[in-house]
Amino acid sequence: MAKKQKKSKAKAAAKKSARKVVKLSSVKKDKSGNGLPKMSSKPYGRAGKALTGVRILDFTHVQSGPTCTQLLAWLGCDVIKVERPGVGDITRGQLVDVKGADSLYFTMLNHNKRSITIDSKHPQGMRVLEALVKTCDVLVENFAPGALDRMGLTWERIHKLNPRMIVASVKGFGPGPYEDCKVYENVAQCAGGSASTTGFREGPPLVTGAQIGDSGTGLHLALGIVAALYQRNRTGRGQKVLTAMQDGVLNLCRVKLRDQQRITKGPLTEYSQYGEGVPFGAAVPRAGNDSGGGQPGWILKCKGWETDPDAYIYFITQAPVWLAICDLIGEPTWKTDPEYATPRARLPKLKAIFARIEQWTMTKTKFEVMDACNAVDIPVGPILSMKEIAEEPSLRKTGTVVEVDHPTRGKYLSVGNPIKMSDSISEVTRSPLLGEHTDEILKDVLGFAAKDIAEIKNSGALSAPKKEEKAA
Ligand code: CAO
Repeated sequence: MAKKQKKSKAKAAAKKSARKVVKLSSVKKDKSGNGLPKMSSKPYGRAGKALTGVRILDFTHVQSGPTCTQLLAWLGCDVIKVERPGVGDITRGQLVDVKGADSLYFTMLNHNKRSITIDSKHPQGMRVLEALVKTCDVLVENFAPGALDRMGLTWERIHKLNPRMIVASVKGFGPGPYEDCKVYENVAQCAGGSASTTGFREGPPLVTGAQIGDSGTGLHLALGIVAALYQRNRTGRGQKVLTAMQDGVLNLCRVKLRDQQRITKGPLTEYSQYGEGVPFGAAVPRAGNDSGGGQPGWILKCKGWETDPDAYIYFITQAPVWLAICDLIGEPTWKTDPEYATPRARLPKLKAIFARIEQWTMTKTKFEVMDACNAVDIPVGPILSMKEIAEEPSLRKTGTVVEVDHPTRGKYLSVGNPIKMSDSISEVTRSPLLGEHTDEILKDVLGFAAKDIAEIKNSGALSAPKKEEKAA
């Protein structure tokens, strides 16, 4: 009898947790007949979060996938991160700065998540995974091609267990000759057109510091997932969402594919190599610090550049503010001189013009240049070091840079949610310890009875294999 009661209690708990998923049919509709729910009377920011009620089976690791699920967590999803027992996400132990604590690499990509350890290749592990598939809305993964299938979690199997599930994947390449390749950030930057178009013409291709291959692709995937969730509200069924890192990078290099087509029609006049009389080849060249748009720009030295590697400013000679630029740098005659007065006349002389502007910027700090230029609407960008960004009070105020406390590493800085919403406000909570939420997920989310939990745990499916004792 007691056993039966326990079982039904566990079932009720599972049902209750399943009910947490918002059922649109149960939401009161607005009387106006526009199909939208009745407007909430709660104050803004107190009506839950944008994605409250959505549960994610987070099978991601390293950077691309975790970026995606971290964003989803900030938007309100319950993100359950599945990790290999004993090891976890490999980044927990990469670039370690505090001995014995999860690395910043891991903590900064896994905020607001819960962690459960499961050996997916153990039958009892698969039992837990299948239970998760049944209760979650989205499975997100970025394993090497074929790894999920090899675990037995094919799309067909997942879809059979839960036809409403959205299965979202990051892969290095889409279908084609490279679809089976493993891919990291810089491989994607190279294959997506970023490296060939970054750097100086005379130098080799360059990768960028911004993680456009990993974090950029994670961002794309998050948008795909949100769209699939929205479509599911209409169709009731899940779908596969795939973002290839090559595609994600290429999407961010869109303007370079634009230039690839323009180059067949004539020289790219806004590239400084045009003004320098250097002929173009068959492919888009590296453009140094040229601006990618129609307004010429360059990075210029500021006061202190001899000792400070970041004493520079990006200066844009935007056509509508040319007169203000001439006044500011002390070249008032350039306002009317036909050699300088029009953007077309300036194009072949950009190098010399920027050299003259630099004479002026070198007399001021980058912040003084910024103040002087902003006062007359000239767009400029100070080159901010990571130290300056970490210490910038306005970024702390908006929560873009946040201080997070962690039980084993103490306080550290992180980048908070860059998406600010007035009715879905993110708080950044620390990343989970390895397997920290295993018990609560088995019990409260999946509704396993104590007997089942004991059986699963004793099978070794959730724990690291015991180290063999050495013979004395
Ligand atoms: N229990 C048991 N096995 C597990 C497990 C778990 N909880 N989690 C993972 N594994 C297994 C996988 O099943 C796989 O086993 P098989 O090769 O036998 O099928 C194995 O761990 C390794 O997975 P992997 O191949 O994905 O990992 P890797 O370190 O060798 O490769 C990476 C890493 C990133 C190159 C690869 O995952 C990849 O190309 N991913 C797609 C692209 C991507 O996201 N790249 C960006 C990464 S961020 O820089």
